[in-house]
Amino acid sequence: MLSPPLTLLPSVPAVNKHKPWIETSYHGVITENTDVVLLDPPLVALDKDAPIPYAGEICAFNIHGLEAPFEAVVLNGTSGEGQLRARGLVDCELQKEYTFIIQAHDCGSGPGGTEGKKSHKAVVHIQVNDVNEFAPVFREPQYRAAVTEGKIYDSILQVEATDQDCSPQYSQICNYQITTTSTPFAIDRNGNIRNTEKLSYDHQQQYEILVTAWDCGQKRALHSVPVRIDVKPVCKPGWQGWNKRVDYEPGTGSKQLFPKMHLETCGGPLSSVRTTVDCSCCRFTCSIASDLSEHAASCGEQIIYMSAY
Ligand SMILES: [Ca+2]
Ligand SMILES: [Ca+2]
Ligand SMILES: [Ca+2]
Repeated sequence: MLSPPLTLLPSVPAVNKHKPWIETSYHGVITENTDVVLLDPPLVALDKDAPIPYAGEICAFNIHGLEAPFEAVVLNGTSGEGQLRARGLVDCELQKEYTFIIQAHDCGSGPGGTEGKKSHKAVVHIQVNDVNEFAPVFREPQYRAAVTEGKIYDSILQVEATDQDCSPQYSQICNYQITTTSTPFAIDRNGNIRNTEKLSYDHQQQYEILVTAWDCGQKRALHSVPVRIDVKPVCKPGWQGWNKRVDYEPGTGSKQLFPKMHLETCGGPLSSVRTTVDCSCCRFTCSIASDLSEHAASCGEQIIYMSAY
């Protein structure tokens, strides 16, 4: 028996009456270097033509905004569920926020998507969360300062580290620390270094300490910075730059005793200096009354010269 011939039903044009519906705005959060955006509310498009195939199904979410490195994919065309993803790596240090437009498309009246309808345009605002990728780095490769002995300073110098992360939590410096042990110095949260006791030039003329820094996410600087502190002696008026012993051979004429000698006045008024030279070799003690320019003294038969520069 012959089966009845297959007859094609006259194609009833499917009707796409309704355009899809989505929320008017979405807020998204993405952690930098990942690709999944957490959207609030979730991305779902509804179409009142459901459950009619095509007309009631969601075929695409389109993003308007050429610079936005995001794409929206349809996870389930029937339910209208979608997901927003980054097209490439999102870097918080380059851009912290994105705003663009999203629109849902249904599948039209049949295969091929003709007579498709679009939802209204919704605004998507995305915030990029920071990851603590960068460690603090000191602005200078080394620091140097000088102090005068015998004084306590509130701040001898200030060191400063910076951090390239994009959020305050991961980029601000929360702590500095001197890593060198047993030093007479301390550092505060702002990088100010002070001395904790009076320093003595005779005891130590120079200190070298190492300082490190932490960001507020507890990431430590990769490299500590050296800080050199010179101790300067308190200025004492008098002759400077002379040697304690000068050998002189009798009969060799005059000899300049202290060619590098100079008079330290410490910036104060000083009209004359009483200088005593003990010529122990020749068992003479001679005194010099200085007029601050040319100095000559008679030591027995020898004449010695001193000059103030
Ligand atoms: Ca529709
Ligand atoms: Ca950091
Ligand atoms: Ca970061």
